[in-house]
Amino acid sequence: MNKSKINYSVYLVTDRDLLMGKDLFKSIEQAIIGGVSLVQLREKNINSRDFFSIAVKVKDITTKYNVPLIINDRADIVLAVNADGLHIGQDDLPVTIARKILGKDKIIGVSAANLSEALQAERDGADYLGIGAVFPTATKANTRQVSLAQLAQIKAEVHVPVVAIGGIGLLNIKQIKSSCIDGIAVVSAILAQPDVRDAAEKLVECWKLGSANCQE
Ligand code: TZP
Ligand code: MG
Repeated sequence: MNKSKINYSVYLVTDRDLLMGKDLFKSIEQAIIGGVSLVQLREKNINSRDFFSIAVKVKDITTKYNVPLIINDRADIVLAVNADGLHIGQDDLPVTIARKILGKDKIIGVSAANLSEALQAERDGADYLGIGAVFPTATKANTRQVSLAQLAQIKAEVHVPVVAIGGIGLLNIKQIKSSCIDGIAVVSAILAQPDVRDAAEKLVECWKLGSANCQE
């Protein structure tokens, strides 16, 4: 996996609590078939053995479709399943330490909610930034709100790819396209939908239309 060629456009972040009875693995596969370009396995309140077991199965799926797999929070799980990268927040391992553990070839993404966190993460060696929450969301508690103006400023000032997250769906993709970010990270707009593949396809289509005026 060449880090510099990663496509961040429609980035699926998982949450088993939102599946409403659907199977996690089938849902991830359907989302990939629908066009998501990256998958983050995000597990909270789970023991290490269960996280590992789920990650092994998800890695099989992402490998089959040649889509990168990012693991939330846990550098050890990244190594254990040979995932492509790690996503960490402001309360997780410092980026510099995660880099020491994972080495230069793994992708490290960092959540930031303002310009100073974004610049710091970039200085520390983040490969991409997840910025949010850009819209209200029920998926994660205690999010910090990031305005679209802040998002645009962050995109303008950092050099690494920027992905927006939080409450993103078909109705508001157009609004965030003006900041010319590199992608959208989405949980409920894909996984909470009855037809995951169809939901992913529509978001991918909408993203392509929405970003048509941005420079590559
Ligand atoms: N980080 C900031 S907002 C969020 C995360 C993990 C949840 C986004 O979920 P949704 O359902 O796409 O609003
Ligand atoms: Mg975290």
